[in-house]
Amino acid sequence: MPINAHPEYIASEKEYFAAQTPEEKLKALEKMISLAPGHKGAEKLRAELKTRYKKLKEKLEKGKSQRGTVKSGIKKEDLQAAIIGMTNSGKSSLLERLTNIKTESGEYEFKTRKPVVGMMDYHGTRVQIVEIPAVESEYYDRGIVNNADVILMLITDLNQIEILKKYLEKARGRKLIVFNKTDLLDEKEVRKIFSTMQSRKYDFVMISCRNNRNIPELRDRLFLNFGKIRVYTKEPGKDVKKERPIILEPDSMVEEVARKIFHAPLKQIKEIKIWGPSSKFPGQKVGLKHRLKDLDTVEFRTR
Ligand SMILES: Nc1nc2c(ncn2[C@@H]2O[C@H](COP(=O)(O)OP(=O)(O)OP(=O)(O)O)[C@@H](O)[C@H]2O)c(=O)[nH]1
Ligand SMILES: [Mg+2]
Repeated sequence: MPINAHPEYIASEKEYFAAQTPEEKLKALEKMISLAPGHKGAEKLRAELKTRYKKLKEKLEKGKSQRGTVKSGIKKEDLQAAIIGMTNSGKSSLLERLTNIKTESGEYEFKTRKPVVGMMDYHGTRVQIVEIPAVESEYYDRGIVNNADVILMLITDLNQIEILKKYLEKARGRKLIVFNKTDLLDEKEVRKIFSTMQSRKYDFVMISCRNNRNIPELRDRLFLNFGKIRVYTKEPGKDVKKERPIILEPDSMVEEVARKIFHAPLKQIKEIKIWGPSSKFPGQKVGLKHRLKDLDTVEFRTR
């Protein structure tokens, strides 16, 4: 901490450490630079801040030009799922059930003619969901489907599985079969379809967009298919930041969380405590190499 730092500077430094995206970090750095003490003793600090700013800005700009966007203009987020299916299978209806957007679901066929994006909030984690126009239509978009992390294959009849597979030859994402419109079947038919899919060892869920059957289960299964874990962070004496968990690969170490939230040397961390599935007891002290589980909370003490 610089000598005689302005309280506003200290506040902006906090913002910097709490920032979770490079854009947020850059903004906070800008503020820190404008608020840094002007006296001679803080010369080194000012220079250091400026270098940090320049480096981050360069990195961001490079990332932007490399990322590129697909022809649809949809920018892929970290967790992206695509809904594919034949026309009238209920893709728009499902997008509405999972996200907050209103779509043009309709009585007539081939209603959706371009990819439609919605955002699903999964316990504070953002999941991007894209409805792809019907596979049989000229508007079907292979570009998005091939790169999506998870593909929801929406069907209303078992024979549609083979048809959909033809459109997924180059798709790298995990596939989850979603059987829709179960409200139109009686329970005996539902059980029969269920056991057929089970015996074929498919990863599947049977839902209805009309009566919301199994929509919560679908949300859970979808998230599992990304194969990621969520870890909350907190500061000593403060509440857990529940609204924005950090998304990591399974079995990630505490060190990776630290790298995402601190941009100072990790040796400044004095103590780490954890709560949740990977802890032996609440508030257990651990080291940087401790491996995390989904829904853990980590606390870092730096002073
Ligand atoms: N009974 C029943 N009808 C459904 C269900 N889900 C969707 N529908 C109906 O099926 C029709 C087609 O739904 P959409 O969501 O527009 O289907 P889509 O796959 O987006 O169709 P296109 O974009 O035109 O290819 C609409 O009339 C919906 O109300 C369901 O679970 N049960
Ligand atoms: Mg549609």
